[in-house]
Amino acid sequence: MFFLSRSDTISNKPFNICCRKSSLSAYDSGDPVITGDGQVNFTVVLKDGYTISSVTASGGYKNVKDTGVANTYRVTKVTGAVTITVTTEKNETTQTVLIGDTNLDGIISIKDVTAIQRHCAEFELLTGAAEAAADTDGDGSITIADATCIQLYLAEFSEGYGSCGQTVGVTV
Ligand SMILES: [Ca+2]
Ligand SMILES: [Ca+2]
Repeated sequence: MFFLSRSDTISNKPFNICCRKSSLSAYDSGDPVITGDGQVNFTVVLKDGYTISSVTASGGYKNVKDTGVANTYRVTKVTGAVTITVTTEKNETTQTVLIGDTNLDGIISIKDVTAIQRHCAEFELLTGAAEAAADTDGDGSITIADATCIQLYLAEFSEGYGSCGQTVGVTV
């Protein structure tokens, strides 16, 4: 899976460079820029939530360097085909979630019931922390039963309201 490639001639030597995705959908890139005698700069454009963990190269070159400019690297003394491999990692953070607060406004209200109904009707899907907050009965899926739990919680029933009102740490 190649995401950028270029062939050119530098100092009368055949040259080409290509970069390979190692983590699909994590990043993209523009064209590499040939700046001088066998030297190529390229910038990795990361998708939101990802950082670069390493950039390595193989083939006909001497060095791969960090240029000091964010996510921009330089391959020097290129003499032939070079394959660059960029590995990325997803940034993960832990967020505290109030079970039942599906619209994430900090309180449990009838609006949270509506959010689950809209999710079930596929009008507006709940994702991330909201998805975690919506599974009030803890069965692993979001159904109308989760909306019922919130209604019972709001009506102050002594049971049947699942985990509504509890807080949990969720990795998003
Ligand atoms: Ca809410
Ligand atoms: Ca559920």
